Amino acid sequence: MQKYVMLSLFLVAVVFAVVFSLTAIDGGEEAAEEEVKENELRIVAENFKFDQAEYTIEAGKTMIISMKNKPGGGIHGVEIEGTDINLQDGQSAEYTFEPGTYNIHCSVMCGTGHAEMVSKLIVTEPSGDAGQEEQPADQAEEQPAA
Ligand SMILES: [Cu+2]
Repeated sequence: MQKYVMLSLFLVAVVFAVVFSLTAIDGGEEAAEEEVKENELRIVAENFKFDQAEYTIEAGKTMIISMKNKPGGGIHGVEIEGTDINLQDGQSAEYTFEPGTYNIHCSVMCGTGHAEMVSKLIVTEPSGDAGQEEQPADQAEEQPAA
């Protein structure tokens, strides 16, 4: 019988260890949040400009568009015209762009330089390995109803 008591104590210890290590991993993920992913376009805003006058990405890839305010640089937003993307600090959105040039502007009334806070997103034709993206447009509708 004593064996079972010991086993229970051991299991409790294991559960605690797992919980603590998960907490540690959570903290690690928060720290790693600053890292920009391979398919991510990070736009950083400050009074009264974006970190690039134009951003270039490739069409046909699912991109993560993310937005950050530079610390001490005021509060801004990123709106990409022609899409439904309108991001505040720390937000991100997934989007697959068509080739073309999109206007970016600040979406938060941030002050005297607000109207100057513009940039461009240049989306180039997909290069090389675009073949796998070429699927019939009506494919989604062919899925059997659940
Ligand atoms: Cu603004």
